[in-house]
Amino acid sequence: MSIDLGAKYVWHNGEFVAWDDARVHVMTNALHYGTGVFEGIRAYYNGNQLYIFRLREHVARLLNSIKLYGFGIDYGSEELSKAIKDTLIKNGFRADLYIRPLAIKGLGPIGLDVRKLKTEVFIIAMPYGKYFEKEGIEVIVSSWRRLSGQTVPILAKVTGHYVNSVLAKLEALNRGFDDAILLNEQGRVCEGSGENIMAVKDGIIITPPLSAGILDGITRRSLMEVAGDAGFRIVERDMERSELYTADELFFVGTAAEITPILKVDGRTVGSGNVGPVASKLKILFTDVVKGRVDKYRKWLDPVW
Ligand code: PY5
Repeated sequence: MSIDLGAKYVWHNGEFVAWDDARVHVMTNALHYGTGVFEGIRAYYNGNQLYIFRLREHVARLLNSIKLYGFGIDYGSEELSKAIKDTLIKNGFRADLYIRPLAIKGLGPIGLDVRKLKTEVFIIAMPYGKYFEKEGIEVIVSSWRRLSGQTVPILAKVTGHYVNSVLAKLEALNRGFDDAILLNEQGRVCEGSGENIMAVKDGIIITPPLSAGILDGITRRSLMEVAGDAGFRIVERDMERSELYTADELFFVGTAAEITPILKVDGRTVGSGNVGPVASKLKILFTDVVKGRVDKYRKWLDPVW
């Protein structure tokens, strides 16, 4: 049983294993209880150099996720950053990539006492293009609410939290849509199944704040800075569901989604129904940033060799 995603080696606890040997036992605790943390990172190849986008921030978030659950991990940020680069070198990649560090609670008996279980660390990387095939997508507002910060530490990117996202995603797909927007328990706009959200109204970019229960997205933060520099006004504030239907533009932002315009919500056309001017502009600016063409933001890029 295997899947070919264009990679040869996976980093596992300090060693490289062949792709097909990167396996776990069925008694791996994380399979039973969702006790794993992960990251999604992109690397961009500009024909010359391979750059990892905001590596430091992603590794820091991974370690924060571990901390929020008290899982423990044998590696620090320097070691993990080096391991990520080594994985890309070992695989000999010369392409745009998706990198998936995964730290999971390993082998153990039945039960929830994970204190003595080893945290197994894997670094998986693969050539990767678009998360959404279409340039603009159609979404629903999910009937499921986003997990609240009173139920789980929502700032942690934990595998178990993603059953909530899968429910919303499946609801959308089964109804013929591409993805879902989740509201929080207060009924305010939270985020997509695996993306943050931004709206544009009268030229102003609006995005829900951390207090709405969103994941602290690295793409969201990066875009707020890039858009601010480009002269856009950005406001972090709670958004009513009804604002989704009256927005001039809506787009998802995230590592996998990058900037993905939303053309319809619940069957209602957003703005003109086409990719809007703000999303178009941000897409161009963001591509320049991630490809290393903007001096000011080269600090966000880690060259692999
Ligand atoms: N919100 C959620 C729930 C997410 O899963 C993600 C990232 C984001 C927001 C955006 O965060 P960032 O900009 O830091 O990536 N989701 C992952 C991704 O790689 C996994 C998606 C399946 O984009």
